[in-house]
Amino acid sequence: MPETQTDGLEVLETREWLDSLDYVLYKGGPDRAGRLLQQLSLHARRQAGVNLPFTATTPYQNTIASRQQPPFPGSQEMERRIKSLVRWNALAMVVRANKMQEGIGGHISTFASSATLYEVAFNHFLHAKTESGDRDIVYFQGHAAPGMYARAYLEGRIPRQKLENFRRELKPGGGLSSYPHPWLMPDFWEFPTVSMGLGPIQAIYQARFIKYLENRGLKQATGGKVWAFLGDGEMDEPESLGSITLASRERLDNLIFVVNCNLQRLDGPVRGNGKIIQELEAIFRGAGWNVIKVVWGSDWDSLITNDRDGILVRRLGEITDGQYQKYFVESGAYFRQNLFGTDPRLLKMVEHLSDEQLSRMRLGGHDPIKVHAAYKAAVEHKGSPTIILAKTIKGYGLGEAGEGKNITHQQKKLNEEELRMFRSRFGIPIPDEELHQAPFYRPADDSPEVRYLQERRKQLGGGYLPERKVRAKPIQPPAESHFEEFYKGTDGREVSTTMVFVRLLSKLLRDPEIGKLIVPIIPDEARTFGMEALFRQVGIYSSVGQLYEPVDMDTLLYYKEAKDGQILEEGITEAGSMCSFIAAGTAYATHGINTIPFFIYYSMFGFQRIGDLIWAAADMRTRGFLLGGTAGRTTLAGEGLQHQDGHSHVLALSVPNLLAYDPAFAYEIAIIIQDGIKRMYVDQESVFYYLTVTNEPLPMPPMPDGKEVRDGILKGMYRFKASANKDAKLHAQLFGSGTIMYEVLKAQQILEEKYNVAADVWSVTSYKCLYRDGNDCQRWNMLHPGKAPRVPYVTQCLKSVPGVFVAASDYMKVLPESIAQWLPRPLVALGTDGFGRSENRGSLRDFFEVDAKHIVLATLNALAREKQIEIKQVQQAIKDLGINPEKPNPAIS
Ligand SMILES: Cc1ncc(C[n+]2csc(CCOP(=O)(O)OP(=O)(O)O)c2C)c(N)n1
Ligand SMILES: [Mg+2]
Repeated sequence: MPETQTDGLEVLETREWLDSLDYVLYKGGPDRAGRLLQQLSLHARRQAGVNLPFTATTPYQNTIASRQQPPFPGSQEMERRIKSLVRWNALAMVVRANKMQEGIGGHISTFASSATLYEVAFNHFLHAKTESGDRDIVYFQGHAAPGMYARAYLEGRIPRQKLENFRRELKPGGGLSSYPHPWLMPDFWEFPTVSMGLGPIQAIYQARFIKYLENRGLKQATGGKVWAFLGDGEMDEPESLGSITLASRERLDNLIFVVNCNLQRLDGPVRGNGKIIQELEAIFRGAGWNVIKVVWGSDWDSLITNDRDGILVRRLGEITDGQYQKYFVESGAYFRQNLFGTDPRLLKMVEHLSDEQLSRMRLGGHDPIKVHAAYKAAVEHKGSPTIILAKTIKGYGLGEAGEGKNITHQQKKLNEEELRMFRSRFGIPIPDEELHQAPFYRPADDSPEVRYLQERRKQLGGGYLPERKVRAKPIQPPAESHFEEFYKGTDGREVSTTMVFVRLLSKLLRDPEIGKLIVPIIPDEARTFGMEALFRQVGIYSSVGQLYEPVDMDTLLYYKEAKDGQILEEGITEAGSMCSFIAAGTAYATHGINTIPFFIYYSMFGFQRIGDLIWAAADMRTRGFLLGGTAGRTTLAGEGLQHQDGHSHVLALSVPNLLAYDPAFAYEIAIIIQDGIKRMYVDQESVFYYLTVTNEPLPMPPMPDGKEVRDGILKGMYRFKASANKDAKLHAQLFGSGTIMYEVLKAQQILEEKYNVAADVWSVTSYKCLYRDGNDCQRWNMLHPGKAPRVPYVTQCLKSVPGVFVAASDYMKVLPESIAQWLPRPLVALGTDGFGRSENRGSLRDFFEVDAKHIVLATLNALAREKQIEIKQVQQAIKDLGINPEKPNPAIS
């Protein structure tokens, strides 16, 4: 080791060994040398117990040595010019936008640091389409969006006018969204990545989903790659790292992460006191990834090659990222003194370089040759995913305006002098007098730059990235016969709505047309939901099949893993499952395959745990069904506070293109799913579905007759059961949803029998649909005074029915209250606000005041308020019903 090289003898000895190794390298190549080193290490351990200290990292240098680099296959000069133009337009876009509209924001320095990483990829690696029909799938770093727009501008895909309207999407003619949003730019962006961490985890599951499609024969294996361009700060998100072992376990050699290690995040250094590249290397090597470090540019080659004793690389490894960042902003003299000044031998190595030359020594991530070598190695690598860790400078090229400075992430304004420096550094032909406007610059279509760029794209198979296209054709609706049995009811037999769903799913899986397109996704809860029969029916997907004899092989429903298995049994990861849902639910666009995902999970661990992924799914126009299982605050008995969900439907209100249903009966589920498949896969609407299903066994009634029932189920409500008592003077309209519907039905009976109140029962399948429709009408009416007003569907249902309105559900009161404004009279809402409890259903419904007796009490109170009955009667009812008025308020206890 260098520390002990105090005397000349040891130095000599080390030299001899190194020379011998060089000879082996020369004669036998790197593989032979590697085997020899392993043998040496084994030998030393056996003979004398020499244990090499464990290290997860390699020295702080490039993984690919300079002599292993392939030649650069293009014109470096031309590519530099193109890159400079992209750089300029990306910067101009942000600067202009902020000149025109103070505070509109945008980011310059992220793309400034990653321009080379993208340009090399665009010119040499990224296929928008290939002859084989495959292509590369790319997750672009959200904050680098200006760079992607700037390139599309040079490619002639985005007009100048749109560039002018960066971050001004509401301007006439439209603008460009701040970040990748397929919802807003459905022909351009495919994947929203700007919520950090969602890009990397989605890329992993996308790469796995591609293998799934290939192994199941739904897609030809043609070698496209999934690329994810990521920030080094972003790697701190749990989602970034949480699924990386899935990628190596599944041997996803179709996956490449490119981490732009500019050592900075928003506020300051990512690892001021450490080294992010080394830290990530250790993590990813430990997880079984192929790690390629691109630390130093070609300027460093001769220094590192001549560093025979390794003192330079050792010194480079001692310096913290915070200090490296300091070098970016300091002079060459400081750099020499601080880095090399610790050892006279180091100083000697750089004595031939001027301070100026030293300060311009390029980093690996800014050197196309190094980046190209890394990409080529990544693309050719087999057997595991690859991560490229490329060292760059944040705000590269901005000079005094922010290069390497802590403020650089937020920099969006450059003064004239700063613009001049940038312009001159990158050789943009814009005269001084125009500089203050930061004008866009695009050379003519027949300029050498544009011709070169277009030719490179053609060489890669044509087409551009990013680009989003709907590639799948609509499907035929599945046969009515799958759904019919559910209309009949169960004749008193008790089944849960989860069982109903599972039965329907297994029927759909047998459909000759759409069966193979269905993707059941489960995060280790199949047995909870009674889905184990599907294990055998369609198998659990495993890229290697089943390499063991399952312990339950002799049972009918054994745990069957198969290469063409259909179920994605994800293990305990709702986030990962959601990413599979997104990959499957966007395959109609990404891969031209209409896969139909059904993701079933504990409803509590959906919206509140992975709500941001659900939001991204919405942005991406994902199709499919989310099934919130074991739903309802009082229906999931026993499980308590952390499991009992009484608010996912409230959270579901927030997702614009999500339809949310809380069905009570089997036929409602059948109708909703049938219509969902039609809307999403036949009519190609950009919506997706959330259905809550519960585990309480209940008798399923037959579907009442009438078209208005089917329509009502889909629109959000319909009259399920009118009162049989035609003579009563007192009336009520009761709304029930989910399993609480059965409490409402009990209340209807009590009200009729004991209190002579004729109550109609409405099944409210979706407060969200009613709320949407109500607002839509109200808005239209506000904007069109004097025109015949539109009447919300809920008002149409209820405007002429008699009596008081009482709603009860297993969700928060705010859910029914959201539609109260469109009712002709006040609504009383019962719901499950508060923390759950470990208890049985009866006690829970008593505690949350959503059981039949509380529904009766609420109805009587409403009647008393309307002066239709006496207060005394209500007081008496409290006694008769056995309600304790002093019980604690569940909302806050
Ligand atoms: C989930 C999430 N949290 C916070 C942010 C706000 N944010 C935007 S950029 C940024 C810093 C990014 O740093 P890094 O990942 O290193 O990217 P760089 O710009 O340096 O390439 C932060 C914190 C975000 N976009 N997403
Ligand atoms: Mg960074």
